[in-house]
Amino acid sequence: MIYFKDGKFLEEDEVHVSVNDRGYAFGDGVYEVIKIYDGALYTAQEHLERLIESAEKIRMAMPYTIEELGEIIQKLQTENEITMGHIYLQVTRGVAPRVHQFPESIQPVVVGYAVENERPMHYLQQGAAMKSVEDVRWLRCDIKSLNLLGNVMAKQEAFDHGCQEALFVRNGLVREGSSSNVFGIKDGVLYTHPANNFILNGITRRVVLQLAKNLNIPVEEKEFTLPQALEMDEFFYTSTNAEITPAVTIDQQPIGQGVPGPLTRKLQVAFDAQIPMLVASGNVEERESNGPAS
Ligand code: PSZ
Repeated sequence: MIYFKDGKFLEEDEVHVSVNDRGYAFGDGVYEVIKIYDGALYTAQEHLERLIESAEKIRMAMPYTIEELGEIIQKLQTENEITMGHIYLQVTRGVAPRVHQFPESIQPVVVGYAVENERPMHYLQQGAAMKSVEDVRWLRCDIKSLNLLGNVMAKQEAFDHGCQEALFVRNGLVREGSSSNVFGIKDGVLYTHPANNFILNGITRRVVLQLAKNLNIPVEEKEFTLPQALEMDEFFYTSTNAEITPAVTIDQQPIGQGVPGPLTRKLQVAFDAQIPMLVASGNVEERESNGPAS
């Protein structure tokens, strides 16, 4: 596998990061994950724009333009011949002797790498289980920061309870998943948390809101409580990796009929339909003819 670091494309055994890298010492950096479907980068522009926004929010000057970042991720895909997988871009504030404040004239360190993986078909089809977890993260969840301890602890707590994703609740309000955004459907209306400092404004979230608009599904970007979430007719979580994953239980309580719901299925079909490879492979019709699970 070929890696990118600071302007060079290197083999795994040639790529090294410093113990004095502030990403390692403080989690002082930002990152992005970009999906590859059939060798094509999906919503890369949106991810790169968000990377630059995240960097600005932590007062870090990105050493590359969007165009240059686009070329880097494209080369990681082609050199590694990734057909299905992800590209990770990580940018840290740089290397300097350990002090908390920003060291003077420090240069950001940019690392990029690719991983191959399959779509999570089992959970896309059967649905997943969520576990509510108190959201004890900081208050800038809009930044895609390398500080992921709150997310890691929550995901592990969900896994410890046999669930696939955690559901963050802060001040009684449902915020997002540990690595996803969440949506509920009640009486035909799609509810999701507004894009503010309490959540990451997911690229998949934005795609889903556009698909809902196209399908004339009414949308309310409004907070709701955990008891309200449990009373939803349908629930799902979204991310670059999870796409639109139905959540069929929360805290072991079935949502709706405890199976993926019809509007969730409709959104999944619409999601697949905007990805050329999924249309070509017949995946879209297949899921359509399967219909909502019952
Ligand atoms: O492969 C991985 O580990 C991934 S792929 C996407 C994520 C992790 N996380 C995205 C994410 C997140 O970490 C939080 C806290 N909220 C929402 C999301 C969804 O963002 P998008 O849709 O842009 O991936």
